[in-house]
Amino acid sequence: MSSSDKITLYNAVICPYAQRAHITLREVDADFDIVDIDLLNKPEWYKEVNPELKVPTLTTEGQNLAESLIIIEYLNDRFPEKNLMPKKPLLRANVRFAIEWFGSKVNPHLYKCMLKFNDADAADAIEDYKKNTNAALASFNDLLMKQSEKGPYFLGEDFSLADIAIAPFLLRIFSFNDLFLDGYRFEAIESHPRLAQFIEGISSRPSIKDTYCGNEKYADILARKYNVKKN
Ligand SMILES: N[C@@H](CCC(=O)N[C@@H](CS)C(=O)NCC(=O)O)C(=O)O
Repeated sequence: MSSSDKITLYNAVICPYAQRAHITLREVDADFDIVDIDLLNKPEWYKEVNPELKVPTLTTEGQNLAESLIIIEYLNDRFPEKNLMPKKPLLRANVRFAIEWFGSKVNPHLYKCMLKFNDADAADAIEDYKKNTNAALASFNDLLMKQSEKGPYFLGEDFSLADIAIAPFLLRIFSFNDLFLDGYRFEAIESHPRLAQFIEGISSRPSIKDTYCGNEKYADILARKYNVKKN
């Protein structure tokens, strides 16, 4: 990569999708700049970068690239020597399946709960969140076991785009539990060592840990953007 070809990430630390791009840039050792976009007060010029006004966007090779999964696949294609995707077609399909599975089966429960957090029926929404996330995480353990009985990562020893795409959402789920549910812990994690090892593996990976905004910033933006506050 030549120096004139520096990559720019338009980021927002609160955003799990943007964190996917940030983690991947770190993992491939790319030379990149970060521009933080305040999602509550987006600059006028940002519509030229991303007409949908979303983060992440990656400016690279003279083009603006949107959509986190496209961005992380692009970075893997651009830096293939970092091996963030397996070579075997079926394993590649499994990585993509895990990303899609987690996105549709686990992630929605937190967002549903957050939207109802200040409503009169919040207690029901919290119970649903706990029950549904526990069940989904237990099923995710089955997927992990099917892929590899040993961790720590989705593929086993090899870190991949599956870990990158899933981790930002898990970290935010744990922050939500810490901040709003008195540190509630899912039974699914207590009772499934493979899942617990996966969580330990991704949470301690420097590219993931260092790019996470942390509980305090997460609480601040949830309060300002979604009015989610502890009573
Ligand atoms: N499908 C997109 C989703 C990106 C997305 O929804 N980003 C949110 C922040 S987490 C955003 O920029 N929303 C616009 C806003 O908050 O105004 C991706 O994977 O990159």
